[in-house]
Parts: sequence; structure tokens; C-alpha cells
Amino acid sequence: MGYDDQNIFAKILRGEIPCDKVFESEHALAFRDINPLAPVHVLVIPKGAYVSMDDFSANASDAEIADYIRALGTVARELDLQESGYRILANHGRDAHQEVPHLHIHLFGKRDMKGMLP
Ligand code: D5M
Repeated sequence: MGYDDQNIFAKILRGEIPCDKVFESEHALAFRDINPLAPVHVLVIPKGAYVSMDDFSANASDAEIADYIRALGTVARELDLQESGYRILANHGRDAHQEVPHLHIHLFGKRDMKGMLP
């Protein structure tokens, strides 16, 4: 599947539509989900044009992968989730109902997530 540069997160990355940014690094951007399922619900995305984790893991550079994974941990620490806990999740493709075709990892926190499978 090719990358659709008109997807909503590509527009956020280009600054064409706003987001509630919580963190930015060289290769990653984190912003609050528009339909939060938890008091903390942040999406962490790579700045590069990657459809999914499948695409990213196969095609991103080591520097992009390292920066992206570090960004996830940094955001969780900056939002003070390391003690209470958090959940990270990425949907890939049809069966997982991925809605936006730009890789995003959901970061959930500040609620009990027993039984929660978004
Ligand atoms: O999740 C896609 C997620 O993207 C879903 O939780 C809503 C969120 N979303 C969609 N548009 C926006 C904007 N404009 N800002 C912030 N969050 C947004 P998926 O894993 O693809 O099902």
C-alpha cells in the first residue's frame, strides 16, 4: 500500500491543520488524540511518510527508529505516567481497523485499563 500524503496526520505534519502538541523531536511528533479514550491519550507519530509499523520497521533508518522509540518513553515520562502505568498500541491494516494511514502509536494513561482494548 502506497503512502497517501493527503491523510490527516500528513496534514498535521505539514502544519495545514492544527494539533494539540505535547512533544516533538527530530523524527517524531506527539499530540493529543481528538477522541480521547483515557485522561491521557496521545498519538506518537514518525515525521517520515510511513503507513504503518510494517512499513516503518522495514524502511525507516536506524536513526528514525531509535528517535521514535525514545520519543515514546520520553512522552510517557514527561506526562508522569511511569509510576501509575500506561499502555501503547498501534493498529495495522484492515483487521485492526487502522483509520489513519500514517503510523501512529497510541499512548494511554491515567485510567484503569483492565478490559480496555481500543
Ligand atoms: O486511530 C486513529 C486515531 O486518530 C483515532 O483515535 C482518532 C485520531 N484522530 C483522527 N484525526 C485526528 C486529529 N485531527 N487530531 C488528533 N487525533 C486525530 P486508528 O488507530 O487509526 O484507529
